[in-house]
Amino acid sequence: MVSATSSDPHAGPADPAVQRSGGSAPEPVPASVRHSVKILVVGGFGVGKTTLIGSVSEIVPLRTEEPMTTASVGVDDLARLEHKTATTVAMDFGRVTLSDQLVLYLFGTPGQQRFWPLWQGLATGALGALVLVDTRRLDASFSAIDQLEQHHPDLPLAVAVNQFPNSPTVGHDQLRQALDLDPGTPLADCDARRRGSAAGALISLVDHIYHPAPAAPSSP
Ligand SMILES: Nc1nc2c(ncn2[C@@H]2O[C@H](COP(=O)(O)OP(=O)(O)OP(=O)(O)O)[C@@H](O)[C@H]2O)c(=O)[nH]1
Ligand SMILES: [Mg+2]
Repeated sequence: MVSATSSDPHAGPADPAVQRSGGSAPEPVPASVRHSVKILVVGGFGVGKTTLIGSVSEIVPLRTEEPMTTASVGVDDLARLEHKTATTVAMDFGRVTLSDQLVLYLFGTPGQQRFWPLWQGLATGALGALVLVDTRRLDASFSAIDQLEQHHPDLPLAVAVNQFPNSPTVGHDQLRQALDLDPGTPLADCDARRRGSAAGALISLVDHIYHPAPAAPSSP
């Protein structure tokens, strides 16, 4: 079982260069690594969670995908997901070494609402959550953030907008308002299929975990 929490959450990453193993056998975590951080990758149905973990992981990711069948018609909201053929039913798992001292263990959640109770167990020991958002289905993204905030109010979040070809362009100010984000919550665009882009989203979350924005003063 991997170590799922950082031994010193206040020590920051030294160098955010991403390392990757080239051969078929997974590279062991470098001996210099001092901090292991468990990160949750969450979001609504079909926002690209499995894709992001697959593109950034330096080990062959663990996936628990099952084919989508006609039984999901009328149950799952397949609007704008006509080409989706499989869905995560338990979790994704991957690993990325962000620096010679810091490794992230990525736990992806299932997106269909009937599996959301599984998020509670997957979140145990996580130091932060990357929330993927699809601007074509903002309601589902709002519900995902709401679910996380209700059950894990102290878990630091970063939000990454996964761009699809027909995604409407929504300004960040408008998005922050629609998703009711705290001003200090990082918000960035990403392409979950591209390793560098996915790593950038994770780095923004790690920065937020280690260097949280000061809380806004409460109104009198
Ligand atoms: N164009 C585009 N397609 C993407 C991107 N990310 C994912 N996809 C596609 O979107 C579909 C859904 O991606 P998944 O990674 O399965 O999404 P998921 O969030 O894991 O889905 P569930 O586990 O079912 O909730 C797949 O067909 C991906 O190829 C992206 O950044 N751009
Ligand atoms: Mg998935």
